[in-house]
Amino acid sequence: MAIQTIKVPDIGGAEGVEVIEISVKVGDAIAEGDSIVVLETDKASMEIPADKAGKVVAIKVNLGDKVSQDAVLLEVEAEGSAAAPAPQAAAPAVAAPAAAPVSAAAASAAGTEVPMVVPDIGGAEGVEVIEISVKVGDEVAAGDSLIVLETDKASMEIPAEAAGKIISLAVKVGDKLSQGSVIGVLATSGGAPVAAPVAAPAKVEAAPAVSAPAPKAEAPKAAPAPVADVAQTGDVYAGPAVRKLARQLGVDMGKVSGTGPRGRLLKDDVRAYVKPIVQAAQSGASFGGSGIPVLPVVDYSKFGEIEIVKMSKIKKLTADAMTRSWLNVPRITQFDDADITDLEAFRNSMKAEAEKRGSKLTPLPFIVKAVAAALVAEPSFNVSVHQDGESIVHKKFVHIGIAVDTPNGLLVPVVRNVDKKGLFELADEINVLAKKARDGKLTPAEMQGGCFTISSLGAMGGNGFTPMVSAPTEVGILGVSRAQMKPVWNGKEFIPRNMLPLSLSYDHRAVNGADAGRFMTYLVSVIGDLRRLLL
Ligand code: CAO
Repeated sequence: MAIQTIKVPDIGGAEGVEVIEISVKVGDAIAEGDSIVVLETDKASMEIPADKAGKVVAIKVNLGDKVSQDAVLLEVEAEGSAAAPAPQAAAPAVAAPAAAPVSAAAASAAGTEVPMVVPDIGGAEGVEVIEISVKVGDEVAAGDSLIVLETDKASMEIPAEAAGKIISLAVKVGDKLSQGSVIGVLATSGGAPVAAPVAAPAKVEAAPAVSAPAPKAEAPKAAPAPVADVAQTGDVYAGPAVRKLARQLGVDMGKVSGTGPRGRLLKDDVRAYVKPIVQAAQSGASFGGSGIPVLPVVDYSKFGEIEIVKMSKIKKLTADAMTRSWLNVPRITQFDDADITDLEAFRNSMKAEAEKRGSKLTPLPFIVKAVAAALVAEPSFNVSVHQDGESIVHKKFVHIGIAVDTPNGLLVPVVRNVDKKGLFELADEINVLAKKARDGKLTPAEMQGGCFTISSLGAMGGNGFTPMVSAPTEVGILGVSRAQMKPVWNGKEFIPRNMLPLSLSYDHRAVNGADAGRFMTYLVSVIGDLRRLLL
């Protein structure tokens, strides 16, 4: 096996382009076309694909290095001994000069209103608008991104060709645009307009993620910035402007959830992630102003043989969510036992009928139904704390999440409108959702919108635990432990009753102890006597 190098291909004459991401590590097996590094200029980022398959034996660049064509990026132990093909250059430069768009021509007149149009985008037609980066009234500088277009292979930011104020926008997310499509109207601010775009980015259909802009001298300042990272770098799916913003703010993009199409990260997602952190830091509220002491690093191998196994994605997300909840929610847990002797008698009497209709009637649907009644009777639990820290969001619907243990970790599907459903319907829906959870088939929508969660460990045992509130969307969670026969004093004697231990955790910012006491008392009374559901 020969050691071969992978070099920077033709990147349109750009020199000293910064390495912003290295997508591989020594030992990785890479295939031809896999993204190996991401380079970024002021206007565009480019993924550099491997031009040969093999195993990475050395990485010859560091983050922040400035590279040009032919700089060595990697050494690979190439598969087979065939000579390395020439670097995949560079998707063909589509330098066909486009007719100067109306806007650029018109923009030369200072202070006039000009249409903003889609420039030459390499001949691609009907390209989808996936992001609108400006709104009416915004002041933009020449080169600022107006919209982002995306095909299934590449996305590109369409920049303003002149500075000015956005007067109107004629497009919305999902629209399909081609060269010459009108984006909106700009009132130019009179500065010298930038040159009309003449170079198109690499044809958007082209598979290689590298774009070859026209030679530098001709490259207009306002040419659409090809965003080559649609193929995703690591797990992050974002354009260069978003990446730049994240870098400027020091945000780890892997921690931000994208709300754009197909989970694409938007600038607003980065801002929404940063805002509460800054607010908390400024108020000194989140950590009492003292910060969290960092945990020491421990080398466990000193104590014996160990194996390090990566967490599943679900476990990692759960770990983050639990830490967020632990740090942000002042949580109180209160305990009580519900007498389910009569509930169990009723459930057992219904078992045959349930089986006949293919349903499995465990205590859980009864508890879910009783919790829904308690949320209606004590709406102080059916709320969220608003992110402004000053308001409470009251919900007029009753959706309840059920914690489900799956081989990959904990998932919480949500049963909607529980207050309007019967016991068999609830039992069936919980079973379907729990099966989907275990099979890894739940959709994100099926795990959203919950008002309250029930975590049942009844089948496993235990007589009480303190569940974590699912922040920020919920303020309460009910832990259900294993029912057992206990002697209960009825005023004259101890009688055997089947008692179900319940633990109610709540966010003390939203719920007072008295509200929680009322909620629990009501819940216990309904579980103890299901006829109360009819009242
Ligand atoms: N006390 C005694 N027995 C109980 C009980 C309780 N509180 N709850 C359930 N049981 C019994 C059931 O009746 C059933 O017995 P039968 O088959 O004889 O009727 C048996 O335990 C198994 O029940 P199940 O687990 O199949 O069904 P379920 O409706 O109780 O629970 C589900 C469904 C999806 C919640 C459960 O399978 C699950 O995943 N639980 C784990 C939840 C979890 O991980 N929580 C921790 C989250 S961290 O906060």
